[in-house]
Amino acid sequence: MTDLTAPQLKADILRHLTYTLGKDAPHASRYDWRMALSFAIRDRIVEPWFASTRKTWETGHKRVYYLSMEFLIGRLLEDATINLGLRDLAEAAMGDLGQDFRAIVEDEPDAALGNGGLGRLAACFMESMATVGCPAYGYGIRYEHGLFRQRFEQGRQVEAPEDWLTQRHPWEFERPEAAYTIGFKGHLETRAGREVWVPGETVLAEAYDTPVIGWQGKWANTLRLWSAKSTTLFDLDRFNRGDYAAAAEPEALARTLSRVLYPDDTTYQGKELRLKQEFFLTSAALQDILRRFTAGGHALRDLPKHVAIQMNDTHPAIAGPELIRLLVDDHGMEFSDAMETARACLGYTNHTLLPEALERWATYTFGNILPRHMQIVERIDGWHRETYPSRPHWVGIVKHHEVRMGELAVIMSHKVNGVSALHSDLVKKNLFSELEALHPRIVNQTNGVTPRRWLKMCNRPLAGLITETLGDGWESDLDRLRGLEPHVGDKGFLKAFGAAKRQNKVALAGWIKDHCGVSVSADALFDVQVKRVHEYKRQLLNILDTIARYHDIRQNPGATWVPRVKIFGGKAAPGYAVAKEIIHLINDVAQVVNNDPVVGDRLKVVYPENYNVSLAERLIPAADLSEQISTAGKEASGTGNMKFMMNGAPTIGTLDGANVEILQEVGAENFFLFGLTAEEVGPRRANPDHARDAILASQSLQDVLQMIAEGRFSPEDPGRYHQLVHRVWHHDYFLVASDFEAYRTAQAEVDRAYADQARWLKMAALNTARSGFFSSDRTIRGYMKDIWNVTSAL
Ligand code: CR6
Repeated sequence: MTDLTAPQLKADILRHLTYTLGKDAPHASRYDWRMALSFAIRDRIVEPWFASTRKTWETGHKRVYYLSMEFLIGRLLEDATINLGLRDLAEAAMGDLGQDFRAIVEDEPDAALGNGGLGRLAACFMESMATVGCPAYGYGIRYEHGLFRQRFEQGRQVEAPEDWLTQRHPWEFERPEAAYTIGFKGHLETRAGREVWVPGETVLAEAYDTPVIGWQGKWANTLRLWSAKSTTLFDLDRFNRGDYAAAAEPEALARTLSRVLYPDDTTYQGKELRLKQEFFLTSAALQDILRRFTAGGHALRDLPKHVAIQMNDTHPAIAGPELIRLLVDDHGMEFSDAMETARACLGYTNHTLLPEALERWATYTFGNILPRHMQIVERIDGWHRETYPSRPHWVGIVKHHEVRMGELAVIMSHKVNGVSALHSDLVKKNLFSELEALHPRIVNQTNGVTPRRWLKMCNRPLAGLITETLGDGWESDLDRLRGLEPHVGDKGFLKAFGAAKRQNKVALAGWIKDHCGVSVSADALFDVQVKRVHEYKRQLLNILDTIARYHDIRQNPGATWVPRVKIFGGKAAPGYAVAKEIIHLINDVAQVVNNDPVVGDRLKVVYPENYNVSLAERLIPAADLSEQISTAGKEASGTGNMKFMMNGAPTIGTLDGANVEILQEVGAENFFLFGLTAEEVGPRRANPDHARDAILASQSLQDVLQMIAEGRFSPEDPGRYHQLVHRVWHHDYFLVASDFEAYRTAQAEVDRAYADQARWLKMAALNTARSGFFSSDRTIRGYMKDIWNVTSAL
């Protein structure tokens, strides 16, 4: 930790304002002040960063390389001040300079280089690796445009490009000296009995480094993001001939590689550009790893002793063949040795069972873009067939003219992991059962989230209460939250717990008023479902239940109602029409419900635009209830569920993903469980009348579907949701109808529990107290021990 004083920090800020930004204080904008503060804080990261790198070199410590197409970082300024122990000092210094710290913090655009859980997990992992002192590099792509910005126009989602890099990004260091050539296409030649790949196109991958500082500044790692540049210079000849557009063409073409993040997390499109992006990241990372490793003077066969490479989903699964290519073609290793070396280094994390998400490339596309890799993949497949002669004929990497990246990743890894106990089990039993039988290697590492960002930073009232109650140190030893349990019987503590939650709710209510134009009461139950919009996550189930509640309130407004605010947040992939229709419906329902005088404060529906990391930091601390209602067997883990739990919001949920472990930790009396289990889902679906049966058995669901079909929420276009209603009746793959009544019953139980505030607060506090297991520090220690075989360097 640094022993910086307020006057020193102030002097640093003013120095950067003057000499880095060239601004005089009276003329400085909020942006200038933010930059000056960010640079002053970054200065404090550089030394621990150098010290960590030096120590890793000197001790020859093993390093972890985390390859991920997504890092959903969010804002960095406040997070950095928290980990350096400078947050309050920074606030005071800015105050002295006449600046509002909160406003400065919120001026920072989110680095949204990811879609959802997978990308945010990678960001939490980076922070936890730095906290526990695991020497590591994260490798990703420096997308010019992160995930699109979402707006609603008459309730419909409209996408606009995101442009975080139009402003200066103060956390990164450009490294023009660290650049690698990445090849595509071309042909193969045999020279001196060896295959030589002659690429037809090349681009340059240039590194940008962002230091990632751990808790209390004890260790820092590097997030290295690659940006694509042209290998051919600006075409001066063409420029001189007046052909300006053509002169800039090589640069423009190259840059498309790192231009934009694909906005789909659960389906792949099989697009050439995506495969190119994946290879771009992977090849640059592996070349960098080998360069660093050989600079250390080691023999390449010793790579696994010093290097662990983790593939975050199949996106970087080309790492297997690419590592073999580099070892064999560039370094002259024998194929079998290269296989052994590569497999001992590589690990693969599977994040989904959804078949549409498991990447497969047409051999035509794959072979065209990566001809040498196609050869190597076939060689790997042949090797695998010979090594495991009992392999069933339908198993393997290349099948039906497709390269299956899941199988490739499994075969090339020494360990494969799922992301929750249930998910890992299903990966073993269903997804890769044949491969697992041939060579067992699947393990579980239940996801986690960093408690620094997701409790300490985003929920100051609660974090303050925890520190008051337990003292310091819980932030890096989250199991200590168990120490809160003895206090949940104490009225004073519960009152303080309730006051912290209320403070967050009041703040959120103000924000909702300003940003959504809806007045909500902080006394209402804040019921929150925030995540990507997808049929399997069943936002539809939630809005159908909301309509049922609306209907009941209108039937009987005089009854005692527990007031609710239904809060939704999340984006739909731009090409996912059904998900967009659900968003439209939610917004249409909100219009009707929020303007119905009969309903008043008993029910409100809000759907703020553009859900992102920063909005999550605002919503989650203010939530009373966490909606985790996916069709069982579909959500690999979830990580939002963990954040809600930590922030004292009990879950209403199915037995899916990490919900299973949350239930186990918190106890059934503190969790609102409902719905079919993963085992029941299959048999239920096998009944062709499952939806019809469920609808006919529920008067409430019939009423709800009738209201939608009649156009009650779309009076200007009564037929708008005919298709949606038709799908519930006839194509209800995600079993919304089948789980509807159970969900309603669980929601009624929520009302009863909330009406008894003493009971509710106890539940909420126990959720926080028992959330220690879900720290990503625990997850990272698991990877270090079970997969990476690396120790802490602290
Ligand atoms: N969409 C899973 O669906 C999991 C995260 C992180 C997901 C989600 O349940 O928590 O990964 N999968 O492990 C993919 O992105 C492929 C996700 O975020």
